Amino acid sequence: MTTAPSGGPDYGLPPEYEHLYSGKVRDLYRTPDDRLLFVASDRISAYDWVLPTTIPDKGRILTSLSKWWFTQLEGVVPNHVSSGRIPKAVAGRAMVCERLEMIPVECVVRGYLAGSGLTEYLATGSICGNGLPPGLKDGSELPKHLFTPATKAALGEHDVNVTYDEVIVAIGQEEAQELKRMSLAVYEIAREIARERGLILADTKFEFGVARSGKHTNRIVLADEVLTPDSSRYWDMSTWQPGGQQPSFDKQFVRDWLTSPESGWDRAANVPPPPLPDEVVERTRAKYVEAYERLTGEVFS
Ligand code: PZK
Repeated sequence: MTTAPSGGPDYGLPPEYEHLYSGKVRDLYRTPDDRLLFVASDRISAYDWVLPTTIPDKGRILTSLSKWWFTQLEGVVPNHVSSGRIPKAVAGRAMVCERLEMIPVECVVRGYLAGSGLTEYLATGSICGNGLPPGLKDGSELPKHLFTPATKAALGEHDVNVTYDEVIVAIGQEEAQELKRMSLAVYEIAREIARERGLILADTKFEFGVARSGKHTNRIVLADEVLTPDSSRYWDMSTWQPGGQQPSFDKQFVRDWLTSPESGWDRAANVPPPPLPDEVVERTRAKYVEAYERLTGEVFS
């Protein structure tokens, strides 16, 4: 994440929107009334690189999906989405959010074994202090859903898995317990909704903050974007087969092309990836649309 000043990406926002931060694929601005404007770009990342090609509508699709999830979760957890005007320049791809004091813990929940969870399991037999039986494979369903927190590493580094006890030390028992409870509750509801649509929600990451102002003080609030393909691993139930890496629901065409001889790119060399061919862009866009339409049951437009 890079911090201001740098102007930020040029959406053509009015000058009273101050650029605060940019992540790989989204941008945060301060609104004139001191709330936040959370903007999802059309940028896409793969293999830790931001690609030089954008995916048309990706920002609008992920914003609509995240807002839909926040609505599904009303009554389960409070969220940071706020009413307020959205500048035309970012219409559809932006949310106005309440400004929170962010809790410095990446709240990951896993129902299946993959990614850094798999790596840690193969090395230690456990994930974030959660012991697991032997014999699990890449893609296996876990015997129970795990809260596997991580702490954000320095710019460009990967998050570091931590134990629940380390979270307690960092933020205190009360808040740690609440993060774990809320994370598992949200995962369990979302996974069931995804399952009904033929999708496996293998794992997902939440970020929470504390609202310390207003009539509700010290509320823990679900922030960021939620349950999008960028923050979650979705797998198609019809192709799930433990024992190897599962195809990524959204990015598989991108990964396949980048690692194919046609791309001419060497993932091991430290050079940026080349632009994606139009066909890969279009097929990838179609996967984001498919995720949106299957989960929400609405046509994307
Ligand atoms: C906040 N991020 C991550 C998001 C980036 C970085 N409601 C909030 N209040 C205060 N801070 C944040 C939020 C939220 N959400 C989120 N960092 C701070 C992030 C988008 C782009 F560069």
